[in-house]
Amino acid sequence: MAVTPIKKVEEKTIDKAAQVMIRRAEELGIETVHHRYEKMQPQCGFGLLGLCCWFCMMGPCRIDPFKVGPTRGICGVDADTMVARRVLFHIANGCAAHGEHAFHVLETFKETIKHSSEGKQFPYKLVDEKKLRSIAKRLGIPDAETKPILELAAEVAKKIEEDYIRTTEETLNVLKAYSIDKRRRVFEKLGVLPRSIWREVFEAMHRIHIGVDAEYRNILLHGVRTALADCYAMTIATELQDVLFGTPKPIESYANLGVLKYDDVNIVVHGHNPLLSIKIVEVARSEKAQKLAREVGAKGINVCGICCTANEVLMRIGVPLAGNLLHQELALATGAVEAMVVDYQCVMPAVAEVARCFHTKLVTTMPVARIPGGIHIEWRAEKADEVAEEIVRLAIENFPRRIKERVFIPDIKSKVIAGFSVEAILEALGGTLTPLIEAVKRGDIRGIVGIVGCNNPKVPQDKGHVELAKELIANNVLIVGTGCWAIAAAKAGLMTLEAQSLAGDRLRKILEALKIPPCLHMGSCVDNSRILVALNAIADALGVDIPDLPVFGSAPEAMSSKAVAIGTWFVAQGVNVHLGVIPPVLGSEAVTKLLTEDLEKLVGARFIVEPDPKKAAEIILEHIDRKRRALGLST
Ligand code: BF8
Repeated sequence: MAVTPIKKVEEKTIDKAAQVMIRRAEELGIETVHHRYEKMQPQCGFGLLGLCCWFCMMGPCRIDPFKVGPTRGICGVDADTMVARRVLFHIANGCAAHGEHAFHVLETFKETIKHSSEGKQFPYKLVDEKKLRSIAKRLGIPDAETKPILELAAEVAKKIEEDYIRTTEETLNVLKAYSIDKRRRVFEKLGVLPRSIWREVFEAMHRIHIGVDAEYRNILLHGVRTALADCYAMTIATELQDVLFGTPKPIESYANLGVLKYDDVNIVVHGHNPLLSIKIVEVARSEKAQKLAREVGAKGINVCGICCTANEVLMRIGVPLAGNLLHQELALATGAVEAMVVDYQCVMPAVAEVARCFHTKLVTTMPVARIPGGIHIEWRAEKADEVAEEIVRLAIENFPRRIKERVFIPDIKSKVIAGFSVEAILEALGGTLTPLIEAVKRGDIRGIVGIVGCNNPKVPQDKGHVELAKELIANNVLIVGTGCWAIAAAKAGLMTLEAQSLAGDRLRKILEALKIPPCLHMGSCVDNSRILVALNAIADALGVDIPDLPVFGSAPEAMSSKAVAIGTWFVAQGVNVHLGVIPPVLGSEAVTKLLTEDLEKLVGARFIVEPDPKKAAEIILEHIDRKRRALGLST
């Protein structure tokens, strides 16, 4: 297939490996997300403003932003309601994604307890007893420090399950366990305490149905409630994954497409849920599998990752990162991948098309996520070891089919230190937050910014992520983050000790003393919950509420519904959130004003939209200094 080349590849991505691979893909006639993005131009102006609606079959309807054409949909819906409904749809969509992920982990956790209690073999174990006891303690379970572990685990599972199935007006056990009093009171006053994870998504879908909620404020308030349900669903995923796989500690690895190997069987794990990918790594590292690989002529087996599954297996067991969202097709275009194994979320169906151009097997593994062109080998908790073995064997047997002349791997990769869970950060600080808080008070750390979120082909890949982070660290701001940002920062070398040299003088001294990079990799997107745990602890230690802290959140390249949900709950928790991509809300002045101004009066924070990373850094620094002054700290 002939592909129209991208005119200026450096305008699509700042990542050199990606630039090379986009051209390589063009040579091979492979279309990528960037080519499809170009073909899609111009994108629908109504859609970009949030002014189209397809929620019923009288539609689709669109509202004219210039008020020359229709100013209402066929049912009479106005621009404010139309835009607000779409925002709520995204939040519910994001909450459903994280909620399902967490639920699958909960089911596995419960199965693990059941099998262990019966003394039966099971692929998973309660690996981190200390973490389990700390979760139980937070949840208020009596004798959390001394109770027999399986008994305690069963009580934790029950408390968490209640947060899915509750039918009363009580709020989530996990919210009560993981929020500070000051915030809980704000949520209560606003009437946005979530009741159950399922119920808030259910209610959201009801409200956006034709002829239900037509008052934009009421719709968006439920958006906040659903986003908070999302927040604590993510907390469940993180916490239980730590129990099953261990709480991350600093660990070294590499990032970018150069982690693929010419002589190895390459397996790329992709998606979000580590339940299967961790098993694949375990099997691939076994002597039995390595021997099989040598028998087919490979030197060994190399597992690497894309997107948040990559972050999960990096943080826990040091698996290298092949790349973030916009690297998924490019990894396959190397022709060096024997199998791409996907679970769910952010897996573009296009990977099947690229795999088809080579010998690559695309393996889907989750019942909710099949892709035409993929081989489906379904994960089940009880047979996870066998499934992982089958997939690794499939990849090994595929190695001899690799066409060597078609293989091209860009020789580009960076070192990365990851694994900064809250527990690991505390350990680096000597077991207490005090040194961090003192550094903030002195101004050695001017503020803390969480940068998170996706890539989006609307903006150059990684540019916003990397430029914003560099600008802020140069101004003595410590950066923490997750998701595709974390992968961008890793690829750019910002997660190394060498990157300390990019920090401002005052921050650099702290980083050198603690032996940590200026950008701390805190994990996958569900691990944004770790950032919140840290913020709660800092606010508590200072005796203030989260909006009082010199902190900020940013998603410079936001793309998915999950990002909308996460951004909304960060704002609800009192953290201002910067977006580098304009969200589809400008069709309603009222909704735009609510999100970027009025929310501050309700929850103490708001959204800020600024595509230019330099200008965004100025806004963030100005906010940080304002908060420092309000706390009586030097600026
Ligand atoms: O959950 S950052 S593109 S991979 S949605 Fe997806 Fe966005 Fe990447 Fe992880 Ni998060």
